[in-house]
Amino acid sequence: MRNLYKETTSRKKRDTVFLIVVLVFFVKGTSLLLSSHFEMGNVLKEQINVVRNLRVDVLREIPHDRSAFTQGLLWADGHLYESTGRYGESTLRRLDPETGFIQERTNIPTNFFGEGLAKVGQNLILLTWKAERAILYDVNSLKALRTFRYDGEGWGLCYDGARLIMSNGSDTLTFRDPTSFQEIGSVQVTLRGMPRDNINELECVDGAVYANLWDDDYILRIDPDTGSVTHQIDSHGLLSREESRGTDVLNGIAYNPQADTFYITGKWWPKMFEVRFIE
Ligand SMILES: [Ca+2]
Repeated sequence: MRNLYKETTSRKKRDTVFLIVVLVFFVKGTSLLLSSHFEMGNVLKEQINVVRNLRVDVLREIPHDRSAFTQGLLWADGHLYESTGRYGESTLRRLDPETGFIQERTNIPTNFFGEGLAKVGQNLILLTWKAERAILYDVNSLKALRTFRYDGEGWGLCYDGARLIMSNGSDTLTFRDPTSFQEIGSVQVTLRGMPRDNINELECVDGAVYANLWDDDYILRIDPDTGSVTHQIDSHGLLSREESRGTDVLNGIAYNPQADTFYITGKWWPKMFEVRFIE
């Protein structure tokens, strides 16, 4: 009986020690798993928030009409198309990208303040600031064909080959059907996890959206699927102090896929710049 009691007691002790060891391993393992999960989460978060800084490499300067209050700029088939704003002064133009010469120009009705511009097929779509109307033009004749209605302000517009992407001065990019102009989605633009508003003129390039900001000489490269800013391009100092007199903000960004270059300018700027964005 005594031996049996001893054996039972020692088995109980063994079981208790085993249980403690199992518990220690379980608690340790769980905490390790949790901490590695949180670490992975932080790494992913940091990767999303990484913003690369680029600068502007000027390849060429091109004369720009100082009376052009530039709102939209795009390159297509060897031409630049530019829309300009202000009531009674708004225009749509076709320019020679080599010389800046205005080849064709059409006035926008005086009740409209011209804004962003995109090309879809053989048409141009021009936004207006507060009239809640977009105007469809024939790209060759620059004749107005019809209008679309939308809600709110119109600022920037670009076409990525499948959908129109539009800004309205807030931190929201709105996606629209290129045929009906109906809203089909939206995304919030964030810079290092924080909302970034004042998104202005846009350019769709290889699945990304380039946007210049209102009242800030930075151009952002945005991933339209997440809204995250991936690159920030410092565009300060393009004009000399003398050239800057009487000008307004940087506005107007176009991409030429044949040369892999961008054209940038601003409201009432005396120059356009053909550039590349480099580290
Ligand atoms: Ca553009």
